[in-house]
Amino acid sequence: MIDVHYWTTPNGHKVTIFLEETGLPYKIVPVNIGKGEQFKREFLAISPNNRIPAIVDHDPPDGGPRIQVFESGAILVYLAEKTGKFLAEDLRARTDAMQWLFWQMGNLGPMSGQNNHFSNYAVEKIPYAMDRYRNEVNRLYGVLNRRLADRACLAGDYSIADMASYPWIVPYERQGQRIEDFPHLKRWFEAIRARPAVERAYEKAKEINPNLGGIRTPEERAILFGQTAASVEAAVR
Ligand SMILES: N[C@@H](CCC(=O)N[C@@H](CS)C(=O)NCC(=O)O)C(=O)O
Repeated sequence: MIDVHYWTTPNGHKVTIFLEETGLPYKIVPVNIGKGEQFKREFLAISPNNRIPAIVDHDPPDGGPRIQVFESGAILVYLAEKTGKFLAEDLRARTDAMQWLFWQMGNLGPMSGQNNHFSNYAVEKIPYAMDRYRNEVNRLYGVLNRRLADRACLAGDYSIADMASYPWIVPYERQGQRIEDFPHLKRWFEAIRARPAVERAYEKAKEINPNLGGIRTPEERAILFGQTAASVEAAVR
């Protein structure tokens, strides 16, 4: 059994998509990040960056003691290696999938996060910041669109690279993007959206948090947007 320390956000969805695709047994441990549960001592012991997702595998493939993993990219690689699924063994195909996975982790995820912050959450509307990140996300959607012009998936067969990027395209409207401007990306997006495992992952998210979509209260905003090193120090002390 795998414990998934999870909340209903794009980085969380990556892991439930993988688990639904493979049928590995798992248990969701909700970490409501709007309520500050990412600062609980038990969670920080698994995820020192106070971010979801994280997993605990009680039955690791080497037969040893439980393994804890944080960072969604590391989790996807761990699970792919554990199951032998969605990450090719062949050197070239594997390297291709890994570079697109790292591309998501270093680009699409962080830039979309900042874009969402400045366009949708920041009280003070700063045109420079809003334009900067909306344009950067637009550029990244263009990178994906070009990559997908002559192939069905980002790297060979459907893989953890696709699972990592897909949840960041789901909120394209909130990201200020027009999916119609990216026809190859749109085709890929619709194909992944129609996968039963992906549908199940998003259904699960709705069960856990029917209020998918947003941080609204001042308390939630203070928890999520006012963090410094001292916030974590206070939690672990
Ligand atoms: N690079 C990390 C990013 C994780 C991340 O940013 N998680 C967000 C939700 S999508 C979170 O836990 N936020 C809680 C907080 O900001 O305190 C990963 O991919 O796992």
